[in-house]
Amino acid sequence: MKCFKCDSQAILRIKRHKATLCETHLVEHLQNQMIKAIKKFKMLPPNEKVIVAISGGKDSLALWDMLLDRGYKADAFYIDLGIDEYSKTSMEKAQSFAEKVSGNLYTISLPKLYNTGIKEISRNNPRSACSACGLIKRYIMNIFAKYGNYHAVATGHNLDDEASSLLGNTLRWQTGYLSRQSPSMPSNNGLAKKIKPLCRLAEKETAAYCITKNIDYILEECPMAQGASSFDYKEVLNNLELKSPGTKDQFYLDFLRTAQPYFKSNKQDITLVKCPTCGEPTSQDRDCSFCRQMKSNQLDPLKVKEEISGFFK
Ligand code: Q46
Ligand code: ZN
Ligand code: ZN
Repeated sequence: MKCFKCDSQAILRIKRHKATLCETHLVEHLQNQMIKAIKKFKMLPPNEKVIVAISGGKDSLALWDMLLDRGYKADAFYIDLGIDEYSKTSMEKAQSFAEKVSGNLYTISLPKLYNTGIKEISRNNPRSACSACGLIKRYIMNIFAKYGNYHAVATGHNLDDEASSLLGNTLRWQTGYLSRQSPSMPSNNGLAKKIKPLCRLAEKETAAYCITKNIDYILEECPMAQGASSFDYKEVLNNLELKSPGTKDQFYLDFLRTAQPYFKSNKQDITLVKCPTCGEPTSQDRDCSFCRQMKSNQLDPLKVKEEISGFFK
């Protein structure tokens, strides 16, 4: 199988793009897909600073690499959630990649700040560990954007992540989520802009990118993700994709183009007020969910802000 752009041996076929690609053209093609998403969804003007949330996994490391390669001013942060071996290994991968690319990486560690990890912190969360983890991560993202003066926070969500989350939201007709699911969420009343520049790239493509570019990433999934329904949705979508290449792409990108405006038009604007404890935006007239989560464990929520503001003094 030859590359469709040159005479070299192809290493990957992307059926939905009718493309067979050698190493060089694979890297170029995938980076071009990222740039296409950045432009189409007005994610990031070329001269603005961005901060990438990295986990040590393939998607976020590929994203940071692509942004740096294409000349963006991209720093990164890593959150040590204190999940045993998983956190140890993922932090090593994140730090050694940062050294390799001479990138600016900020690390915030729950065990160092609070002497405990996400499992313990989320024990009294009525929903799940992932829901507590999600709210802590979103809070930290906003604080980094604010103190570091970044135009946006970029995450490594890929096409498979976005299509599976769309399937989950559609199956339950979660209209609020459907109105908000966007690869580029504008900043709003103190909440940072959030962007997903890899939303056009499939999971196996970011893996191929990392292998081609010799990026060492953590292979294991977070152990807390076990049994998540997103795995089932991904499996369904992968089966459909196999029979009909381009299904995921159409499902997600056509949703954004044709169906989402309907959900947006029915959306009620949420008024944000300041959290009485930390001063960050919240939709409720009481402590924000981050402060409540931390206080319910007798932990001082303000430590996170102090730590992050210290990075940028
Ligand atoms: S890190 Fe956190 Fe995920 Fe682990 S605890 Fe759940 S939300 S699965 S992306
Ligand atoms: Zn080629
Ligand atoms: Zn708060």
